[in-house]
Amino acid sequence: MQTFFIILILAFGFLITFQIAKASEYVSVLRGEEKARKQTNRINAFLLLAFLVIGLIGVYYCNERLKGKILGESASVQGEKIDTMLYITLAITGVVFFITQILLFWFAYKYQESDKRKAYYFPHNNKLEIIWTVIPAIALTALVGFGIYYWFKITGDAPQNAMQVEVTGSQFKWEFRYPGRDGVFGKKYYKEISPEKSNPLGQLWDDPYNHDDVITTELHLVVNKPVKLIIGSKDVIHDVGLSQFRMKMDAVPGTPTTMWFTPKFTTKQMVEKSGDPDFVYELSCDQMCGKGHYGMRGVIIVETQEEYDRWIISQKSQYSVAHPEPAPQQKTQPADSAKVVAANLKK
Ligand SMILES: [Cu+2]
Repeated sequence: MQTFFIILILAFGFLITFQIAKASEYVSVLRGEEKARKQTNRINAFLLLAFLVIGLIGVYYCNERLKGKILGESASVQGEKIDTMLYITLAITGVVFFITQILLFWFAYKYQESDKRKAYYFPHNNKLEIIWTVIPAIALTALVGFGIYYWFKITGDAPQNAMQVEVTGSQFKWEFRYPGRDGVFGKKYYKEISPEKSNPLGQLWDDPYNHDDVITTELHLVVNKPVKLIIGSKDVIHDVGLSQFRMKMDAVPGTPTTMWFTPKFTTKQMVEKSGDPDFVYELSCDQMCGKGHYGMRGVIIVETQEEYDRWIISQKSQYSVAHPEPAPQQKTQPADSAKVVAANLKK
């Protein structure tokens, strides 16, 4: 039914436009071609000016109306630089926008067809061409240059004291692995992935580095301590989107990606700062990855070192989850000691 109405409205719109065009054609014949053209030009010139004024009022209105919606202060040290870059880009493109739009529409109005002047033939000017090519080129090179500099910084080597967390995306959830006390992640092999056998990331249990690795469903970070994320995926391409930290990185199957940053505020501080008692740092999947994409949300908790230490100690290593029964040697040990006791008793 709705489709029918849309088609009907479109058909009417087309019919009306067609009739108006036909009517104005008859009018122009009656009034004389030239006079009609001059009048249309005057109307068009006025409409262009009106478009400029209404458009600029619209820009101001949108800005006033939506400025409270943008994210607050960056929650990471590196994010401040990203924000600065964004504001510089907005300032430069904003100035260019206002100058070019005002000139474009004002000129179209001012130099509309007139009997008092003739158009000046101006085919080419090398000097002008160079100016309006070189200036934007320099501006863009500077903007892109800063972008590349920060990109290499964020994706490059993390500071020595950085903690490391592995982030793995899959349809449609996030899993986090901490390297445990030894600070080293154990090896993985994708064919070992088996949630049924409590091995959701395919850890190789032969590798002793794996024995203390912890897998969690929440990402806990320490305030003012750099963190390096090692990002991967089990199926399609996902994306680790950390809007509050101004960070973002694709999660690609088979190719680990990395980025590091330093959280500035704990979750508790952010609750106070934002005035929102339900505030949580969010990890959103920023890559369309399937029908459950919209719900692929991770929770990040930024806390003090003490709070973090208490939390990580309370976590069970995935090895112990996958191997709940005590190892066979431990079982035989009491039996052996019983034999020893018995032997001693005999003596
Ligand atoms: Cu996803």
